[in-house]
Parts: sequence; C-alpha cells; structure tokens
Amino acid sequence: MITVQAEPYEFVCDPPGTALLVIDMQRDFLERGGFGEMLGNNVALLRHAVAPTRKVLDAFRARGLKVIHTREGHTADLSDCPPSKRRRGRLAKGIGDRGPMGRILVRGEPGHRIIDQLRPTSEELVIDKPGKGAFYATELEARLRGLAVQSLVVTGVTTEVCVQTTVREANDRGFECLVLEDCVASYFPELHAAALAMVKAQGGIFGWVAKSERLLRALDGVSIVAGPRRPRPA
Ligand code: TIU
Repeated sequence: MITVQAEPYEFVCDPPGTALLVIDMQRDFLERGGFGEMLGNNVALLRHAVAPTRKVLDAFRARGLKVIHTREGHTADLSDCPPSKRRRGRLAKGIGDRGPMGRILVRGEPGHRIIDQLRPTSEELVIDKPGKGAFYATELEARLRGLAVQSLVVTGVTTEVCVQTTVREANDRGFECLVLEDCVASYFPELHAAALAMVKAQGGIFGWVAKSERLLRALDGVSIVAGPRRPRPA
C-alpha cells in the first residue's frame, strides 16, 4: 500500500491494483486544427499538463504498473455519434468534417492520434470511446475488473468534460479516483478549478485531488511490480 498526501485527506492504494488513466491526450484536443480549436478554444491552454503527465507515465512504466489510455472519437460512418453531438455548437466544421488533421474526431485520422510525447506502448491498453465518459459504451469496466484494478490515477483533458465525467462514472462503479491536478487541463481555468473543487468537496464526494509530485514521492518506495517492461512504440 502507498499513501499519497491528497485532498480532502490521504489517498491510499495498492500499486498493483491501481491503473494510470490518461484521458484523451489527442491531437484533436491539444493541437491546432482539431476538434478543440473548431469549438473555438485556445488549445495552447492544455499543453502544461503534458510534461507532468509524462513524468507520471514514466514512473508507472518503470515499475511495471498498469497504464490505460483513452481516445474520444467515432467510427468513419459516424454510426456511434448521436446526431445531437454532431449538431451541438452549430459549428462551421465539426465531427466527421475534413480539417487540417483529417476528419475531425474520427478514429484512424491523424487528429485522433495520441500526441507523440504520450504515445502508448504496445503493452498499454487503449480504450476508444464515443462519449465524454470513458465507461459509456466501452469495455473499460470489464477490463479493469479483469485486471483486478480498484484504484485509478486520473490524468488528461479536459478537466470538467471528459475527466470529470469519467471520474463520476468510475466513482459510481466503486473505483477510487485520484485526480492529479497538474496533469489535467481545461480551455477554461475557472472551470478547471471548479471541477477539481467538486471532486474533493463533501469529504471527497467523487474522489481525491493531489499534485503529481505527491504521487511520485509515494511511488519512490515502490520497486518493480511486474517488469520492467520495455516500452515499445505502438
Ligand atoms: N470540449 C471539451 O472540453 N472536451 C471534449 O470535448 N472532450 C474531452 O474533454 N476529451
């Protein structure tokens, strides 16, 4: 067991029963010309989460701990995209339309890829999800149960959309979530702050919040659990 100094109180987890969840660190959200920018956002606001997430990813990989990535996106025929999602925002260019990084938010297109700095290894699970929450219409819950995971360390974008939706879904399914505040980011600093406040309010109604250095410090004493695995590019 490790203990992480977190809010509203310490987060205790068993490293082999813990997975690092890296949510939607895709070009479509972090780079120009993708879905995030089409929604009218300044995508540069998400970049600061990349370096700390990479550090946490390296710490998990070095110890053979579990890592799961998610990607938001749709099949090429958009059959898994509710028409309401496509219509939302009255965008000049939206989901399924062609942009500078290929068809927006469509699986297999350049914009759908996870950014190079956080590219999954071939051993790491990648969950494709059509919604904001990572549990909706995916195999994530079954995979976590199969891996005997009870705790999730949550990183990714954006704090108040896919991160918070996923944390709420996870919480209702009995998973304990630690959100790393410097490894999540939003296009709206005030919504980022509010989303983190909501997670940890009321005795941790949805989970815990901490800076990544607190987790890294707790992991310092953890030796290799199942590895070391040699990261290979996907
Ligand atoms: N728009 C926005 O803030 N986020 C999304 O649409 N998806 C995710 O958060 N991944």
